[in-house]
Amino acid sequence: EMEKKTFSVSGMTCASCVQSVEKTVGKLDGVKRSSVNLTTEKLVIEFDPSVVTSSDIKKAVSDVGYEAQEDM
Ligand code: 9UX
Repeated sequence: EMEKKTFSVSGMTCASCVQSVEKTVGKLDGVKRSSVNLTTEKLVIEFDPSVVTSSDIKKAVSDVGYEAQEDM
């Protein structure tokens, strides 16, 4: 079943950054929902943990030039 996780993302300064992170993460297999709030610098995802991991998410965010850290 689906799990929900929040990540703090650093480096985003504009609406294009937001689009880029949301789209990149949203395209990963197993990710059902990907939503970024620029003001809070949070990324919320709904995902299937048997398909995609936190580490995959962080890698995808890093590949587009930002840094994601999982909130505890
Ligand atoms: Mo535009 Mo946002 O180059 O980093 S995408 S500021």
